[in-house]
Amino acid sequence: MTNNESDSSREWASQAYALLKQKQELKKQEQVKAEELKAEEQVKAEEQVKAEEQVKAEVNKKNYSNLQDDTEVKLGEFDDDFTWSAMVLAAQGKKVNQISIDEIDWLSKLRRGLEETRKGFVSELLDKLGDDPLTPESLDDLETLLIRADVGIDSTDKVINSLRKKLNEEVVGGEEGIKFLKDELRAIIEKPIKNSGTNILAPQKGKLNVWLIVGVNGVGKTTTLGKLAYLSSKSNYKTLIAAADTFRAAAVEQLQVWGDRSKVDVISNQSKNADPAAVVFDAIIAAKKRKSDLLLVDTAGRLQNKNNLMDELSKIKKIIDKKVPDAIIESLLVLDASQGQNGLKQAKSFAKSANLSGAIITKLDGTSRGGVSLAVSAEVNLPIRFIGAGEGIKDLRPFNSFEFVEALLADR
Ligand SMILES: Nc1nc2c(ncn2[C@@H]2O[C@H](COP(=O)(O)OP(=O)(O)OP(=O)(O)O)[C@@H](O)[C@H]2O)c(=O)[nH]1
Ligand SMILES: [Mg+2]
Repeated sequence: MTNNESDSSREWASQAYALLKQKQELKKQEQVKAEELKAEEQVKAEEQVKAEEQVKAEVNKKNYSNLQDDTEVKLGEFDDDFTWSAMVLAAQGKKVNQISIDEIDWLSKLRRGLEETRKGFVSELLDKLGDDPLTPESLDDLETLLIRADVGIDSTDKVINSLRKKLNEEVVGGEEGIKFLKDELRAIIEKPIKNSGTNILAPQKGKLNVWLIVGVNGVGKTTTLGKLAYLSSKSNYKTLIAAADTFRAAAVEQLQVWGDRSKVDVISNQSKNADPAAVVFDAIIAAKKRKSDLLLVDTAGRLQNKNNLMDELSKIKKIIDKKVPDAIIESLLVLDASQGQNGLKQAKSFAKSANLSGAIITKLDGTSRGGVSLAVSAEVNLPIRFIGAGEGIKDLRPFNSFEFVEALLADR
């Protein structure tokens, strides 16, 4: 090769090299691109699978929540009801993150339920008191209003005397008067609860608790028992129902519906004129076998005569004492608030002969006589254990005197 030839060859070679290098670069880029494309496609495919799975999960979740609780309460509007209920919870020391929709819903119901009682009592009271200090005349008005709201003579006297005493000592402004009134009413309701030594009635674990649900006909015994069964099984107490109202036709069927709704078994005897004590006997055997925490006993509200009713209750109690001497028995009198003073009379006559341990006030929704709850506490000395304000399965709650008095005296 001449020098010239070798120069041009070198040139060519370098061009060829450059070309090859370019080609190689191109190929590399194509490979990278292909790989990127492949990766992209893989990501897309994975995303699609994920999306499909998510849709499936949503559908499952919906079906499951439907199955799990068909009574789930929805959050309502952010309105006056919500604000009032939240404030009542806050006043009891609840933190923002401890409030549940169920609690808000219940308090709204309670406040609405007591509206009629409030209308004939508090609204007028607030109008009369206004922002001015209390006077002896406004105390007379208050006295009339309390009696009219079925609070009872004894409790009314107690409240008025305390207020009068306070008024003799100092000037009491309208707002302060209401606060003092709330404290007094709460003290009346709390007294039998404090005396009983049990703040909130709940089944004691490790023993059989038997709650007899008693009261005259139509007050809401069976409905209350259904709501109690729901509340107790929701709170993980092993619960059983005894259908010991064998007097009224269709009582067992009515109870069975509540049993189905709360997923609690009902022990019954379908034969005509079955002995209630025998049903309770069977139910105790079943409760022992299943290691139940709570046996709820529905009883008759009406028999041939009142003595029979009391005899029957004592026969039921004897059976329980004999079969499970260490059972914890509660005899809970159901009272229909709308019956006012009549309900109070019933409570007094039952309390004499039935050895009651507590009261459950029902039908607080839509009555103007919710004040009778105070009379039951003051005059029959019974601790109120639960209150019902509606026909729904969730419309019963353990009694809370603070919430009750706040709802009774809510100013709007
Ligand atoms: N509005 C309202 N109605 C209620 C409430 N509790 C019960 N009731 C209704 O009162 C009626 C009588 O209820 P029951 O539970 O059958 O009463 P009971 O005491 O078992 O009646 P007997 O077995 O006949 O003595 C029914 O229509 C219930 O829906 C309540 O808190 N509010
Ligand atoms: Mg009944």
